[in-house]
Amino acid sequence: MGQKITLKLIIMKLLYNMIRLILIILFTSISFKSFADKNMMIGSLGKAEEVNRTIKVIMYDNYYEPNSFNIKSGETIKFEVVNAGELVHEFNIANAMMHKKHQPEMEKMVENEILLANSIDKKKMKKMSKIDKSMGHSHSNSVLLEPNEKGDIVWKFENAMNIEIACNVPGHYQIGMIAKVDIE
Ligand SMILES: [Cu+2]
Repeated sequence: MGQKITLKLIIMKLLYNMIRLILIILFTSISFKSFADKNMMIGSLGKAEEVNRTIKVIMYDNYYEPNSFNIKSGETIKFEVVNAGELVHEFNIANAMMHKKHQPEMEKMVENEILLANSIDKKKMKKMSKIDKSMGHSHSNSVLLEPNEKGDIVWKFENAMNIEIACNVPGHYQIGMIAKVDIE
C-alpha cells in the first residue's frame, strides 16, 4: 500500500514539474517574441537571385533621394546606393532602437579617426577592427560610403516592421537623415 502511494506521489511530482517546465518555456518564448517584435523585426539579408525590384538611392548632405519607400511585405529589394554628397554617409536598414545602439559605435569611429567628415580611413579601420570588432563597421544591413562611392544592399523585408533607413554618422540622424519605410 505504502509503495503505491509513494509511486503516485512521484508521478504527481513529475507531472507537476513537467507542467512547470512547459509553462516556463511558453512564457519565455512569448516574451522573447514580443522583444523580437520591438527590436529585431527588420527582415534579413536577401539573395541576389530573389531580387524583386531594384531601387536607386542617392545620398546627399544630409538626406536621401527618395526619402521614403513603399515596400510589400516579403519583397526582396536591391538598393543601389550612391553618395553624391560631400560628407560620408550611411544607408542603414534598421529600426529606431537599433540606430540608437549603433550611434555610439560611429562616434567611437570618429574618436579613433577612422571616420572623418569626408573620408573613411580604411587602413586604420582594418587595423582597429582586429582589436575592436565594432570598429570594422561590417553590418549586413548597412553601407557606409565616402563621397562618390557606390554600394549595394539586397534586403528581404520579411517580418519587417517599424523600419527606418537612416545615417548614423554623428549628427546626421539628429539632423533628420532618415527615410521612411512603409511596409504593406
Ligand atoms: Cu549622413
